[in-house]
Amino acid sequence: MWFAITRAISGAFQNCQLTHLARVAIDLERARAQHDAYEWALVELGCTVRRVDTAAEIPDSVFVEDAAVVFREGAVIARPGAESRRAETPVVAEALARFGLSHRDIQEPGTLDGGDVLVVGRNVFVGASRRTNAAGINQLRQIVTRLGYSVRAVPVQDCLHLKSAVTVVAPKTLLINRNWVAPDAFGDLRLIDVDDDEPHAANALLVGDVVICAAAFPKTRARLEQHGLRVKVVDVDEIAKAEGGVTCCSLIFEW
Ligand code: CIR
Repeated sequence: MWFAITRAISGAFQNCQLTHLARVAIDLERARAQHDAYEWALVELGCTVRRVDTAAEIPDSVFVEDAAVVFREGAVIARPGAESRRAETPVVAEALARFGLSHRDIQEPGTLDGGDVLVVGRNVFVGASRRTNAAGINQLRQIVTRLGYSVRAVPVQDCLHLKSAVTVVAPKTLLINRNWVAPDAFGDLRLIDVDDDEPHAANALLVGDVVICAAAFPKTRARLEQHGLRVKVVDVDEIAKAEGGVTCCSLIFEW
């Protein structure tokens, strides 16, 4: 059975962290409606959604992906690179513990955002980003190597997280923006390039055999379909004003 942990949009969403985007007004009601529709899309694709509540003092709470990385064998609770986001992890750890998932924590001085961790089979690619440091990557390596995963650090540039630049869209197939991450790290995996006009489109979310794509990226969507992939479109443009995409708003795992 597939589960998706999501988290409500905070009343303080407007005060979210921003790195590459200018701050613009966020329509909270519209953002919440888009988040609801996103959750329904997950339900339609077979996930049982467990939405965790939030508090006003946690602006970026909706981006639950950054708080943890879930493996079949257990979870790793992240230590977000942005200090304002560190308060997000305990509630997510609790939600995962309710499934009986054991967990290990990234500890100081390590920082790691879940958005930097791309798991492809037994290969774990970790973005060396502004948010995830070498100590965080090494701690993750120590935790998961003994479970049979191999961890590779991948530099990213001009974007927030590794998964802003590359995501899994089918078995052994990645959607990539090569301006933000070099393709050589990914060996012989098949690569599909985002359309040049849609640099942010690389953040897509594979659920079963369907790829969730943001409505803002029709050209990249068409490319995925040309490759024979099934796509489901969700409109998340209000949420994108906070620099989040479709992977960021859930933690999906089989249980
Ligand atoms: C941040 O800057 O941390 C949030 N405003 C956006 C986080 C998006 N998360 C993700 O890409 N995994």
